Amino acid sequence: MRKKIALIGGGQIGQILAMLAAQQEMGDIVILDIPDYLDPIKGKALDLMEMAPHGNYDANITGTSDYKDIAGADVVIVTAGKPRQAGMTREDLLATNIDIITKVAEGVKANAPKAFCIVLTNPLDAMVYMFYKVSGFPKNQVAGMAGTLDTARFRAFLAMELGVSVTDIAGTVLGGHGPTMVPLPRLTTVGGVPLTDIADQALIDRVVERTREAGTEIVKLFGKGSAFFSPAWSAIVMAESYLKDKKRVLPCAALCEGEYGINGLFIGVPALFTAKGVEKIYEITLTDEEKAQLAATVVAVQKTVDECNV
Ligand code: A3D
Repeated sequence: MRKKIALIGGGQIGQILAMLAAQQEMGDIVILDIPDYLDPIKGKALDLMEMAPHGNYDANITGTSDYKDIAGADVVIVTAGKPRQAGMTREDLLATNIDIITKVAEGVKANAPKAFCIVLTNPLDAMVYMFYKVSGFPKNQVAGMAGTLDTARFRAFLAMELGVSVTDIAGTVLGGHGPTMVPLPRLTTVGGVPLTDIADQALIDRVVERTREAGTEIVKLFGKGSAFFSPAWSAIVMAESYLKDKKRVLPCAALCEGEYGINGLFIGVPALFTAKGVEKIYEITLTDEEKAQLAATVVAVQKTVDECNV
């Protein structure tokens, strides 16, 4: 039997998620959005069904506003909520998106209690925490998509600066999804060669800064709304590793309970994605400077979580 993917939110990211999940033949796809957006969602689903003959995929794709239709979903990807507009921080979305995530978590809990859940709604680290709290799901069943994208951005900017294939760049980004995130140039390699051996400090600093502000750079260019292609692909990579038990090690917002000295927060860390979900968090031995940067990002995430009052 085919797997079932439920996409909660069928806006900019949700529609790209649906297209990618179909093209990857991850399973049948249900896109759920608010009743006011039901017809456009049905239209997007139908459009994707009509793309299938040339897209070469077999998948049943439907649009709904009824949580009963996500029953039995294997994976739930949540993008429901408002995105940033130019001039806004992710934290400006908190008040609106808290209510949305609460309703979504209740709907998922009641109808797809076994699903592996990936949250993208911003402010990410707080919203995935909310989802975890309201759903009551075990910690391995819930992850926030941020580090996978932040690392992709870091790799893309390095490839652009160095003039090398992006596929040869390996690295990771820790911490919260915002300007305090912690890219780790010390542990980044280019085809096995340490980045610090081939790039000067000015280039590294430039890429680190651009990575931290990458989401804002896109928001400014769009004027309205935020990035959607790259966040969608990043979530698909996480979902695929779960569904196919690929055992990929991906940076994501996972619940830390002692790892890195962090307790009770979802924050960006490298995690092992298997059929069990987030099976394990890997701890990196950090330098004093990196530890200080991580401590600063923990303070920023904790502040936003405290405002959720859960
Ligand atoms: P958008 O195109 O507005 O789509 C959001 C969709 O959610 C809309 O279709 C809404 O109708 C729908 N929605 C609102 N309330 C509900 C609800 N209660 N139940 C179901 N659906 C609902 O936004 P987008 O797709 O561009 O972005 C979605 C979210 O992802 C935003 O919060 C962004 O800030 C966030 N985002 C996160 C990242 C990360 O890297 C973590 C990157 C880019 C965007």
